[in-house]
Amino acid sequence: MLFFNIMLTMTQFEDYLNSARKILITSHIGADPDALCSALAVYNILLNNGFAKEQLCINLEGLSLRDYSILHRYDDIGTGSNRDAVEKFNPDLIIVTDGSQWHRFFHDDWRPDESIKSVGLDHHQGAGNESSEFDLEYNRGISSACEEVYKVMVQDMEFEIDQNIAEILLYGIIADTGRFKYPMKDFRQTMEVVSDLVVDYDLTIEKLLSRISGRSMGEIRVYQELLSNIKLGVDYTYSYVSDEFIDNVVKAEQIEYEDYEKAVSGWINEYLTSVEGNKWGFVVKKGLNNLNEKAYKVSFRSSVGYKDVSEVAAKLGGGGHMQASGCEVKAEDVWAAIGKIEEVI
Ligand SMILES: [Mn+2]
Repeated sequence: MLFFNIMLTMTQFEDYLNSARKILITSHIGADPDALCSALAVYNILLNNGFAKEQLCINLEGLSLRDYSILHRYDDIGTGSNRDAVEKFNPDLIIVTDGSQWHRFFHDDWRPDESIKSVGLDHHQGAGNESSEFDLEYNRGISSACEEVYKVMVQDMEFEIDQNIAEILLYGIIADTGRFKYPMKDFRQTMEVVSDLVVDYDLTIEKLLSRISGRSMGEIRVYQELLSNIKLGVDYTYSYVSDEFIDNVVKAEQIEYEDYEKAVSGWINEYLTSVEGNKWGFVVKKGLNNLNEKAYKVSFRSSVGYKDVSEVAAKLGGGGHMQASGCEVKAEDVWAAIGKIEEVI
């Protein structure tokens, strides 16, 4: 009887895991918190369930999420190219999270050898018209890759987890749901997973968040810049990082890329849809990785159901979602960029 039950719950994924000699775990290039957490959760789950460290490799190309370095076994993560990781580690199984197409994990047309088995754990719906490119893919279109990892590996495959792993999974779910702020495909199911993690593993969301919410003075300077440049339109708010600020502060004080990006996205979340009753808006800034180009990155946000900002971005050659979208505007200076945006809204 016991044998029969085991047979029933045996999945193809388990077959791959049990016959794998070496397993590489990765996520998309330039991991966001859900990508990092889902990959790191898979790595920790395998280690926690009898897989040997020598058998496993975790690599996240271009990882720069310093705040999350408190996560269990974060230091085991390689950050060089994913291609090099495959070539050096020589796995016979690759597990990828938070994406369904190889091009998100490897540059250009490079792909792992077809003899290497591949398993994807993703949650993006309708990622283009392409279907999964992996031998096996799990994707219920739910909140996050972390929730998919929990459902597949913890609920269905019954791998044991501990508080460290529960915490990693919860960080990913919190990040990809924007702290549960937005409509979700299956809100109740996601919150059931959250309940399991919080209650069974004695976690407190505030404590988790306070561990990753440190701010450097570089970030504070960028916040100040955006706060002092706030302008109000008819029913929208906007702000920008001025060209002078880039020259006199960002370059002169060598503000780090990660701090700059974090400050801008944090500021957008806290201020952009909440000034004087204006429910949508945009921020214009130079990308720190292409400071010398005459191009500006624009991020649009709207309160849920207020304005479809993907339409505005589309008019400027960009795209995105109803509530969050973006584009790039080529212009001589930041004022010319703002002028181009205001022409289309
Ligand atoms: Mn995700």
